[in-house]
Amino acid sequence: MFGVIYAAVRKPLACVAAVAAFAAVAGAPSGAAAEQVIITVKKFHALDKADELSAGDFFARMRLGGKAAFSPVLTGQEEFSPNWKLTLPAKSGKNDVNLSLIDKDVSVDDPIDINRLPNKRDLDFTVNTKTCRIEGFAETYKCGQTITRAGSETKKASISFTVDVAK
Ligand SMILES: [Ca+2]
Ligand SMILES: [Ca+2]
Repeated sequence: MFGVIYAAVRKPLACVAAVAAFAAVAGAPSGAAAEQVIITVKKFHALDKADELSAGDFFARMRLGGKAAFSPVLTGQEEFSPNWKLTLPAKSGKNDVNLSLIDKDVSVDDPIDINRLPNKRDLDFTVNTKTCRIEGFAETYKCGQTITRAGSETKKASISFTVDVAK
């Protein structure tokens, strides 16, 4: 009887994720990371409904070397051509890079499936700053070549992007 009072639990603020999506790359200056990997998200298109309650609100996240870069958020269901540029410092040579397309949500951000492999929603690949080769897909790409991928599981999208290296 007395325990009922404690059932009113305050929900944590959900806007924290939205703030994080706009956060600039915050990292301690590390040595001479003069090289950068740049992903340009040219196009994406939701292949089903990303969000039960509203139009999808999408942003991209790039990760490299323990850092992350985020795009702004776009809302809607049409095909987008955002030309988002995500840039992170890289080491000379081969770098592990991860790219996700995410549906921003009130509670937990939802990764959109952009990887045709089952039970894998994001993309992992390597970028070699010396040779400008992008590996980890069925074929090898070079800097500037358009890479298009699409998921096949619920909440899926197709995405086209390029990878470039700046020195
Ligand atoms: Ca959403
Ligand atoms: Ca998948």
